[in-house]
Amino acid sequence: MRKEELDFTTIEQLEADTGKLCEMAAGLGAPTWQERKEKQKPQCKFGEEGVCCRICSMGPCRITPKADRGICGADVDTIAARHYLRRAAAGSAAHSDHAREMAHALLKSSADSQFRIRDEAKLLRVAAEWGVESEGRDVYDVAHDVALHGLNEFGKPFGALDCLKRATDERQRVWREQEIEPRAIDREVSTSLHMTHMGNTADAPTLVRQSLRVGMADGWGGSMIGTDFSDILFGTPTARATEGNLGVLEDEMVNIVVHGHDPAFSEMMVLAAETPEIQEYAKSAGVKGVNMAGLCCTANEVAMRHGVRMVGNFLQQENAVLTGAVEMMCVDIQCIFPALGPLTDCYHTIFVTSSPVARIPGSKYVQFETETAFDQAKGLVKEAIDNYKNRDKEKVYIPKSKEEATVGYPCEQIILELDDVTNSHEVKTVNGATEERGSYKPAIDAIRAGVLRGAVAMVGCNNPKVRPDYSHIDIMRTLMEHDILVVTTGCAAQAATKVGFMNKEAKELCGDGLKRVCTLIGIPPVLHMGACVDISRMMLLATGIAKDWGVDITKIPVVGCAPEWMSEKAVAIANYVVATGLDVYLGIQPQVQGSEQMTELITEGTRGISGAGYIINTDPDELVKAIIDGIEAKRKLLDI
Ligand code: BF8
Ligand code: SF4
Repeated sequence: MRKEELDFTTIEQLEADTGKLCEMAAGLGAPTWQERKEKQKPQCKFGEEGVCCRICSMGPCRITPKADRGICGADVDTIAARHYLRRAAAGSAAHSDHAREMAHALLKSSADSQFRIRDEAKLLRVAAEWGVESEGRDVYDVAHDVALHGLNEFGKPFGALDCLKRATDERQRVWREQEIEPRAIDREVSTSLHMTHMGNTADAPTLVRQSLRVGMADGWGGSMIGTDFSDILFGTPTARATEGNLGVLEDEMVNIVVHGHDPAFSEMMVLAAETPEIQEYAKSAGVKGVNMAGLCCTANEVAMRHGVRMVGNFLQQENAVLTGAVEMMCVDIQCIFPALGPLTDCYHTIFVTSSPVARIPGSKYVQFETETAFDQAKGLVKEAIDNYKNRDKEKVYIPKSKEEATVGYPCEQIILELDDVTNSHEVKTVNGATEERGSYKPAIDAIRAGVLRGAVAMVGCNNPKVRPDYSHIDIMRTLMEHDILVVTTGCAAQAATKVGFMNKEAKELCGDGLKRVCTLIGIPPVLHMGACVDISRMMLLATGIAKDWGVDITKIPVVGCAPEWMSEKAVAIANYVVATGLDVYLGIQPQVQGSEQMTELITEGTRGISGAGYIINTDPDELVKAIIDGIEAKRKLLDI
């Protein structure tokens, strides 16, 4: 197929679909974020610039031309830096608490439950790495010990996180010498909150250093453990076909949307819907079947493991309900609009919350427990089926737009694809366990030869401060044209899916070099690596490339980019990506601009610590130009 013949969905089409849904919503009096955003204007400038402090109740204090310090004497740099660190700590807490749940699920795993070991090889690899004996033992005894070891990483009193040993020796040295090596996960979160309590650290550089450290507790701690344990329990993802966008909702089927982040809940829903019992139930209720679809990072999790189709990303969560065709919206944790409560009231949609961490008014609360989760899931699917008869045809509008995608490229799959090209597969023994691993050398050779210029990790959310998805799409398209491979997670991945960038045919949109690589290996130019916790996979990918190349990770032409980020998790992520030695290009300001010192610290100051920093530009065209320049500059330093 030629480029001109490609007929992928455009950003304009996405916006037209949203416009039509909002118009229908307005007719029904259904509230939307677009409407609420208007009412929030103008947004508070003090907050935007990070110069307002509410840390103690002597405040709130804000820095203005007539007040250069808060009541306690905190200046603008202190205030902005404390706020920034608190955000990083909250993000790290969120990802890591998610991981803790996975660890508890692993601890309860058994052969006769739905929480069973589906990737034994990975379990044994982690066991060997952590010194958990596996020789001659029952696999569940090993799993439970690995889970306990993982749980210990949250609160161990001494030492640093065990996953740090996966990094290059050079990185480990930098982290140690710069004192950003995270100790226990919870300790870094607690210490961050302690340091920012009224009357403690006022020194912005120290607060920025702790931001890196608490970020590291996420990326090389919570997120990495969460990802490994999810793979062990539910299977390491492999490349598979799926589809994405609102058009995956079915007019004549029961639509259930799973939304959030924790795969334990959504996995049970997906597995429940596939049982003969449920299919029989659907048949007897006279419906054609159950259509399971995912939203946000939960979508990424179930798409990568089951091919479940993805209905959309963060700012599309209301759109799904606005179609009037969703019988049930089941959520677990994180990135869930409280607005779904009042919004679902306007439709027949049953809104189900499942976690004590995310209780939302206007929802039906079903607390999921590992022991009963599968039966609870079956009960919910039946309830959704029963609800189909309540669908009001007058309110239904399902936009047609959807695109095919190949998803599921964790490091293991990338290695496998590269192996297929070069037969470079090798088996190594690490700590007594067999480690099967090919190498990234074919990809490195392509980068050295200039066929590929480099790679960008596109991550992050949507943010109404910019045209939703526009920056993701615009930047990815330009990178592809410039022979830069994109790996992606989270809502950035969903944006790519919606416009066909994960379709293998999208190679036609690429420069000659990237097109050749995609054709040879048989991959799309944008590789789906999973949910936001899976950015830990990206850190291991970059580490693997640096190791196989034999150069410092700060030197490889690989960078991160979050053009539409919004959440505190994104702040934690940006910090650990920088701490890992990779530059991060941001399209949204981190709300510290009121402090010149903070602006300097996060863009330049961290370079003296980890060798990387932020490049911030709210214009997507300028941002992508900066990325390309940055990659070319790295190539020049490598003399390639
Ligand atoms: O963890 S990209 S809006 S869904 S925070 Fe949330 Fe942002 Fe989406 Fe996933 Ni990540
Ligand atoms: Fe004001 Fe200081 Fe209290 Fe912040 S900590 S609210 S700056 S008095």
